[in-house]
Amino acid sequence: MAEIPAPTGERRTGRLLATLIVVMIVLGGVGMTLLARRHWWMLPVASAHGVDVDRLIYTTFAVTGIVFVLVHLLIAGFVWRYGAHGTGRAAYWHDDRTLELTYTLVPAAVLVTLISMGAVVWARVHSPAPADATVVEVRAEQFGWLFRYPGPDGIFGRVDPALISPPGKPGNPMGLDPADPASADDIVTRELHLAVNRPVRVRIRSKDVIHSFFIPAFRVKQDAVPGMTVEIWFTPTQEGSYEIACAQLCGIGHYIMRGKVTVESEEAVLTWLAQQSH
Ligand SMILES: [Cu+2]
Repeated sequence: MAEIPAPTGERRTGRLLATLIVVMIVLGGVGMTLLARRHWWMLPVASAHGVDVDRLIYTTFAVTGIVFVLVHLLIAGFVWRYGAHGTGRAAYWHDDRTLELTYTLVPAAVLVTLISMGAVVWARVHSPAPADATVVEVRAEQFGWLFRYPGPDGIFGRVDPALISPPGKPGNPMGLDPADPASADDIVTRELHLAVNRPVRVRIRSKDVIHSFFIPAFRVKQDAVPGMTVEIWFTPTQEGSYEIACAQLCGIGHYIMRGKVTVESEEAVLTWLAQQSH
């Protein structure tokens, strides 16, 4: 065991800096924990997939948090132990197989585990929807949301962008084609109503630019791309009213692009649908 030299001026500076690093970790940790308890932005989860997504986020937070603290304690330890005035030569050796394998394989194992957990959740979220899922169409536009239910026939009728009525004018905001009989019973609304505990397939389209269909409480986020119909499915599990936001900067009115989704009983959804004008 090497003799530890008595503290010189440089070593005192090293110890001061090391103490400062530990104090900053403790103050930062306590401060952020208190702040997060007051301003935690994760809404209570209200969908089946959301539980998996949250578990993944919290696991990632825990693992990266532990690594962050360990790395900084290690830095503090080195600053404490090896404070010097910079005139001496640093020790050098070409390689150390045990050390290199440790600092390569341990992070690799941790990252592969986290990524595999993410891949499992991703596969579950993007798996085919259950057969009993209902279908709703969402159309994003500058700056709002439009929803379409297929009506009793269960078929979405043809739409044509040329038939969309001008902004601010009622009539045909979705551009339904009256020549297609399947369009006749389609129900177009400005609000989304979904049945609780019933899987729903959402077909997402855009009229103009790229938007993103985001329901924070469901942990659902999917881009709406012009010229494409992108499908995603989820299962709301809590009755209530939730915000739909646009998560893709889409123009000057992006910030007002809010929508509302109401989750209620199957009967309540049917009653509400019956009240909507065709
Ligand atoms: Cu938008």
